[in-house]
Amino acid sequence: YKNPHYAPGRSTMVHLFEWKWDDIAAECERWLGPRGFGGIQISPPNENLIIWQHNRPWWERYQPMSYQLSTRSGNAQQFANMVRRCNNVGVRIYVDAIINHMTGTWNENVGTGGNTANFGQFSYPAVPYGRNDFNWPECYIQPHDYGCCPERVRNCQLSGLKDLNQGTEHVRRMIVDFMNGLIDMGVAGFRIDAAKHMWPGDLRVIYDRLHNLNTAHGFPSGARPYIYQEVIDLGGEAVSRDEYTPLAAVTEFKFGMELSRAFLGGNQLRWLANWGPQWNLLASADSLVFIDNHDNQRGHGAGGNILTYKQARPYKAAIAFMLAHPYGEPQLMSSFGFQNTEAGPPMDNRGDLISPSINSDNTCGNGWICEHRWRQIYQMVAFRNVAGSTTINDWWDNGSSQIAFCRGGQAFIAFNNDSWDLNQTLQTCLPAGRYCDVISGFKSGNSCTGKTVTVGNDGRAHISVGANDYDMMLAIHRGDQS
Ligand code: LM2
Ligand code: CA
Repeated sequence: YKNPHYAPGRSTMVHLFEWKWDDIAAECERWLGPRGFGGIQISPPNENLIIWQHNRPWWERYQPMSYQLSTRSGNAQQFANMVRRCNNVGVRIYVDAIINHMTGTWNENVGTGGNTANFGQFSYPAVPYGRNDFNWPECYIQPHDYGCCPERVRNCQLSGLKDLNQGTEHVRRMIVDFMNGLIDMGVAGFRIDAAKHMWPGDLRVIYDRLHNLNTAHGFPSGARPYIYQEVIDLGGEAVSRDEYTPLAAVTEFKFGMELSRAFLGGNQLRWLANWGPQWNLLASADSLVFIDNHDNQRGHGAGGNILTYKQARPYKAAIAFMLAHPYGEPQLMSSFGFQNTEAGPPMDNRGDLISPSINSDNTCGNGWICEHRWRQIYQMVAFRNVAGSTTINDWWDNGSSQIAFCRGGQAFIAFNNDSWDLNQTLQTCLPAGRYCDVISGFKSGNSCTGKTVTVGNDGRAHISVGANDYDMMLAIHRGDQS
């Protein structure tokens, strides 16, 4: 369950948060496929409660009403069409699976597929679930429980969301049928929402009943779904990430926290020389990594002081480090703009989502940020593909926050987070030639729109990253020789 099964030569997943299925299909064909992206995490595809009382917040999608594929993102047919079109261009789909709970109690009770529920009775007829399918008697997870009481973390309600009992055969069957339906439609794996709040033993039963990936969609025979379990473990809790790594991959929240700190200047970059398990991060093969996610970019979940698109300069640098470094399976966030932490995605007054528009410079409009279309970010996805399975060599630092390293003989990157210029002749490990910096520009015909780097026969080149340059890094690789 730890292999994302990307198409050959690809890496890097992007979370297209709250995108519509039709728009994702188009994005696969016009952007993600051609640019070498590996996959997409999509928003939960199953029916959720409509919450007008909060003006359709983004978080209504974390309140399931049924497993029918009917949401603001689209219906089952649009979903199937998206998966097929994306797989056709080599881009995999990963589903955010909400299997810990159903909705909270509200005085609205209509779902995005038109189904209703009776919250007082714990009745969700469109699944169907009834009282016996939930943990009972009701209890609510209190902050204190995280320190002491795993059984309360697993069996009580997270934010008042009705807590399913995955120990029962009926619940297991409903969840497995839902997930297998998606696998048969061609998805490559799942984010397991709120995994910390479910028993590892129950999850194992569920995972082991999942189908192999669909060979008609280009997966090798016998391939198991990629599963990354959302466990927020910043240390010191009764439930630990280590209970979940024997099952499948786990989200590593320390990753974005530490890199945010470093690129905000709270830690010198030279300390990143041993980035990885020596920082108390998970083993690389167990680890799904990101700078920000849909929760912590708006102060939900845990972490605090996480870089997002709102602090673009250090954010792009942290992303570049993530993509340049071989540790973990990286995931990019692609956001809609927000001021208010509850605000949902761009929508019209009927509540329908508004599609992103695409500007001539490849960026998005209509309220969508599309970090995955920022040059400094998408060109680092290509960098990672070129670097492939190489390890780090020729680490250099100035004893402070100027660092550089090579990825085999494939790629080279330098960062300057000091308040003075970086001006050094450094070993790039690349064959002699002229290369275009993929951060300050791109290759255009036989020249570069940004900085050009000339590598000599000894592999060395003069590298310059001014303290006041637009971006704090410079990156070159064998795919962009000029
Ligand atoms: C997750 N991971 O474990 C998601 O990443 C996170 O986004 C979800 O919370 C959470 N678990 C449940 O799937 C979000 C949001 C919460 C929101 C829930 C449910 O962060 O604020 O809770 O979705 O929509 C909301 C209200 C809360 C209310 C609850 C129940 O904010 O005040 O609690 O609904 O109705 C009474
Ligand atoms: Ca639970």
